Amino acid sequence: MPQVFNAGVGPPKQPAAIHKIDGKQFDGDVGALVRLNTVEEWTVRNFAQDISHPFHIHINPFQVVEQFKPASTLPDGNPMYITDEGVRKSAAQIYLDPMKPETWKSATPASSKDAIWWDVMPIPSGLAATDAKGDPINDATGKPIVIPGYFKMRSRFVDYAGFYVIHCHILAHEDRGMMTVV
Ligand SMILES: [Cu+2]
Repeated sequence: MPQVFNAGVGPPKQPAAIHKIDGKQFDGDVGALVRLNTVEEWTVRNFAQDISHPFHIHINPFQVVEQFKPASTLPDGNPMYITDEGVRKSAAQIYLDPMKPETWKSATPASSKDAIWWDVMPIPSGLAATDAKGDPINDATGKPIVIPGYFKMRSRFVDYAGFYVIHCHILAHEDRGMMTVV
């Protein structure tokens, strides 16, 4: 079953508000329900714009099949992704339409050939959509649009039938609530 996890959701510059998973601080509730002997694909997204929160899961490792790093820079130092054609400096830059989430993905094909089993993976940081003047681009409700970074992972939930946790691997974030129960 595909599931989506959202890290760093919340207003910026309010640390207590951003150390969350799916908008929730850890309170012992179950944030992800999986069945034994199943394979799942999860999209793990990060809306924070200055940090790649390292996702960590206990018990079952996972393989990464896709990554999107919207805050990447090109070898010439320019941003790889732009959200307004007015700031384009080179043909190599890739336009992401802030109004079309279906365009928010990597321009380079995923390389999933290595098939490494991970238990920690940084979630690429997000990109605030800005116009040619550098001002935020808002959605229909007036909220600034953030294009989340993400990775997609696949995991097998093999033989442990109990509770365990996923959390940010930065201890100070985990301790502020960036954790949930599987
Ligand atoms: Cu973190």
